[in-house]
Amino acid sequence: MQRRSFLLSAAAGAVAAPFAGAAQASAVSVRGPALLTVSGAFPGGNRPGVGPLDQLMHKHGVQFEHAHAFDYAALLALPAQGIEPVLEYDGQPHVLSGPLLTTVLKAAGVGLHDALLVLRALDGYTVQLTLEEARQTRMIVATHLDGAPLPLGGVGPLWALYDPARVPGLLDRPLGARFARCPWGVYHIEVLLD
Ligand SMILES: Nc1nc2c(c(=O)[nH]1)N[C@H]1C(S)=C(S)[C@@H](COP(=O)(O)O)O[C@H]1N2
Ligand SMILES: [Mo]
Repeated sequence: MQRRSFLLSAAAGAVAAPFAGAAQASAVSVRGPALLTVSGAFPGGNRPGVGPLDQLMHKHGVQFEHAHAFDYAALLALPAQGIEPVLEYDGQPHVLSGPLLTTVLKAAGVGLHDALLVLRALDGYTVQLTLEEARQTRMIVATHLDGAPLPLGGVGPLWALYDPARVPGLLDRPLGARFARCPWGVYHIEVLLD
């Protein structure tokens, strides 16, 4: 166990004392895979443009010269909000939590003025909404459902959704029509000038 921790530390390039304990090993900052990439009409970013290895984005026709990518830790570091909607999948109330979409955009360096957003999910489903709608509906980028991380293969790893109670008239619609603008498995957000 101790030996394994040491090997992991060494592999991560850390300067670790021989037989460093698990606590020390976990202090090594290991970056996770990008889960959400934000691109479009804003300067800067932390990754270069779409390249030949960005295959899912390539299949979905995503193009950008620069973008800001968030790994899981970066999203968890943002202040989280909770909502408690009844979900259409099982008709039960659930707690979903994660940062506000506007908070994520701000952290990416997007100036919070008028913009059109394209939310793109792993299966190619896209939703367009304005930044103002995201603000008014308090849409979140959910990372957790009932306290557990959203799985890939389910509705995760990220689900952009709002509480239907935030959208005028939406609670009058049938349960199955309330989440059409809420892409599960969202992985890319494009910011377009409105
Ligand atoms: N990623 C993804 N999110 C999605 C959809 C989808 O096909 N893919 N469908 C939308 C629609 S139209 C509705 S009504 C709800 C439920 O659709 P689903 O049963 O296909 O998930 O999710 C919304 N979010
Ligand atoms: Mo739908």
